[in-house]
Amino acid sequence: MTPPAAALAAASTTADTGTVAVSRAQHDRMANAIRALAMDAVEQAKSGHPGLPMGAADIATVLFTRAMKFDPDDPTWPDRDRFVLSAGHGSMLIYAVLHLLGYPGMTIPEIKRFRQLGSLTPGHPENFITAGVETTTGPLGQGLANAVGMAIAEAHLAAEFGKEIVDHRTFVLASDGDLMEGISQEAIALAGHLKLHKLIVLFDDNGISIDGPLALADSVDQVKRFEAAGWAASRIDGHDPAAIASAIEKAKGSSRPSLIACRTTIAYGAPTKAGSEKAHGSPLGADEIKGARERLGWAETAFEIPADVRDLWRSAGHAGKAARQAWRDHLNAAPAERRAEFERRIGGELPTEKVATAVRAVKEKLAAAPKEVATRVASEGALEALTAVVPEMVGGSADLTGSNNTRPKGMTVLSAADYGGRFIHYGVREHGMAAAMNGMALHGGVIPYSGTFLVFSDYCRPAIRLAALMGERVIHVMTHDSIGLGEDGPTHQPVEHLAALRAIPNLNVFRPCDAVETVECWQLALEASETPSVLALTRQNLPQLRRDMDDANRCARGAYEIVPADDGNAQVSLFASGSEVAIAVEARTLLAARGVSARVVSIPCLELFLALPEAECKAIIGTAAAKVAVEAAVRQGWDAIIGADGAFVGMTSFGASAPYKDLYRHFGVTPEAVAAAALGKLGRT
Ligand SMILES: Cc1ncc(C[n+]2csc(CCOP(=O)(O)OP(=O)(O)O)c2C)c(N)n1
Repeated sequence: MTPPAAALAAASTTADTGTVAVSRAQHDRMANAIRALAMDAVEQAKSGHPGLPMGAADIATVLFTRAMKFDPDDPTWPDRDRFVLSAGHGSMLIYAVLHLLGYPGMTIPEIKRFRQLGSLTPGHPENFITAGVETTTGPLGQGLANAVGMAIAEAHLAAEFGKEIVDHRTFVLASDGDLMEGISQEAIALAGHLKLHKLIVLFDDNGISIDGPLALADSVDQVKRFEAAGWAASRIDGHDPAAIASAIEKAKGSSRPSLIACRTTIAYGAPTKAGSEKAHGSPLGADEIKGARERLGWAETAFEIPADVRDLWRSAGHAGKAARQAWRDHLNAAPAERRAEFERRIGGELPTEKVATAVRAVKEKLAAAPKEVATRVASEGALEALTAVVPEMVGGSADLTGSNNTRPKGMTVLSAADYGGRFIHYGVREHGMAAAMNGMALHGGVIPYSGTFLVFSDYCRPAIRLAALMGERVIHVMTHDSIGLGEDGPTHQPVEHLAALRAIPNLNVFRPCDAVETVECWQLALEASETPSVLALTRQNLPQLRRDMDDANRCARGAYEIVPADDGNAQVSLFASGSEVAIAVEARTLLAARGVSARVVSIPCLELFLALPEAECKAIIGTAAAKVAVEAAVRQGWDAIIGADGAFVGMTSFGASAPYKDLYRHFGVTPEAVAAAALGKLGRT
């Protein structure tokens, strides 16, 4: 669309960025278009947050029309700049911008359906619903930490493929709430340490949150705080487009990540509610909207965008086309192999054949020379084989590298001095780590995996939940998965964590029973391109129960009969996961000595099992008279297998500090207890 000459009288395209420079009057009208759409959409939905989009409209206008590189015709262009609206409650800001720029599908009818079922404009931005939304935000602080992961992925891929192919920035709009959340500290400390200089955070410094003025709860000097974490930080007037543009320009040249604290007025333009918490999260009301229109000089009716303003926005939207074409030319000019590898990685295509070959090799070795090792150690062996053939795997640990066994031999460290490394020392920052991994996976081109103790999954949980919601391939190695960790005691012994993680939809919780299952579970985690995984692994050694070479991945259906009944006619079915499978196998021997025939079913992944067709589930559960499950954790979840009348041997309390064999005896998680439970169910003693 060609803009009317009058409207563009003072507008020109800047050659360096390909973006559009406009006059102050033009800028104001462009920003007011965001404000008007936000007021109108929230009013129509009778719910939502008008304050942030109205206050941050000037920031967003400068950012999207003068500073960022993108092309609405190709929202997934790999070298686009990323924008994260960390304060997701202000979602109308991004919906308005996407509409004005001409993103596919973001029409006025969609804006009018703000917060309605099935719309492209849900209450908080959801990346799997709306093109142009990079990540799902809403839980404050997560978006900021996602952005750190995106910047890590960018730096890593640039080191690997060169700046001709990977050279973009990550921008964040963060609110007071984002910066008050603890996760923000983990995120900014990591970003500062890694000198992620292409990360630029615009802080909507409006001094207002839900309860009222920020002074009620916070007195942090954010500029000093970010500086202390190694960032470049400045303070500007967030309603002055020239100041915003020049601060961003300066940030682009920085050797450190940048914070730009933009002093703004929440609900800018609203006659009585501007600057007040009253504008944070409820419709302004007809009178206030009328007053705002007058103040802003916005004469249009609801949802109406005048042609001159729309054209200015659209020309900004078109400005990135040339950059995308140039990038495409660079990629086409790259050697064929390099180009294919980049496209494979960014497309998230796993080298499945190579993975299968590597897994087979590990299993053949284990069949030839069985190993009695902890599953965390088996996992390291699996990683050695897998990371060699899956170069997009980027590992890490929250300061437990030696305990989690997540750094296979030869894997170099990703640092400010070498972004090409593949292992990240996340520091003692589990939450920041999990959220950064989400950002890395969203960026594409890498498969992040990490390590911590299972008990600290609590510290990662909000980010794991979002990974599951967004359908991301992130893999968490979580070791020390039960009372089996021993002497560290109940603070470190997960009891309820498996159940709590299993409660999250679209999350696979794997708990392999030996070295063979461990490599099979790794394969399944890698192949689950739209599901995050947790690998719950032991500290203590476990016998290798799978001695024969199986070509098939027996864990793929989540459960399978690992030891059949001697006579093929089991009176007892024993179900177990992880370290307790060996206990079930011993119990089976005790039962045999009592003339009772039992089978053992290993359940490395309850989610995969319960997703099987009902008939398959039933066949694996079997028809034995007695069903007993054993897991060194709480019962919750197991009734789906054993029924309310089944017997469960596990934990009903927190653990204790002692050598692990004593603990298993003390809490009665033993072969004898399992056998006794089975006999009890059969009415025998
Ligand atoms: C983790 C988390 N806790 C609480 C909320 C609920 N909530 C939404 S916005 C907000 C704070 C609003 O203040 P601010 O971040 O400054 O946004 P503004 O008022 O400027 O729009 C809160 C507590 C949330 N979204 N996420």
